[in-house]
Amino acid sequence: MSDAQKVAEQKFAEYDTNSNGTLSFSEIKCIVKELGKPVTDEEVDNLLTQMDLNSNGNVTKAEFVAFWTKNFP
Ligand SMILES: [Ca+2]
Ligand SMILES: [Ca+2]
Repeated sequence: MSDAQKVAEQKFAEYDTNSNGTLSFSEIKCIVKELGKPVTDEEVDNLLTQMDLNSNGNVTKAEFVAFWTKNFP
């Protein structure tokens, strides 16, 4: 496992505040805030769409790790 993957897994655990194994819209909103990006619902929605590879409305750890390692290698 690469360092980026380890960081991504730690971040996922940190952001999954209700520990249900997926990131919801509101949990992703917290990530966007932390990254210092504009926190409009549209921005969050764009990010969710990018992360949600199977388009089921939430982001699993695998989907998050894939997104994170691609954007923060
Ligand atoms: Ca969650
Ligand atoms: Ca998904």
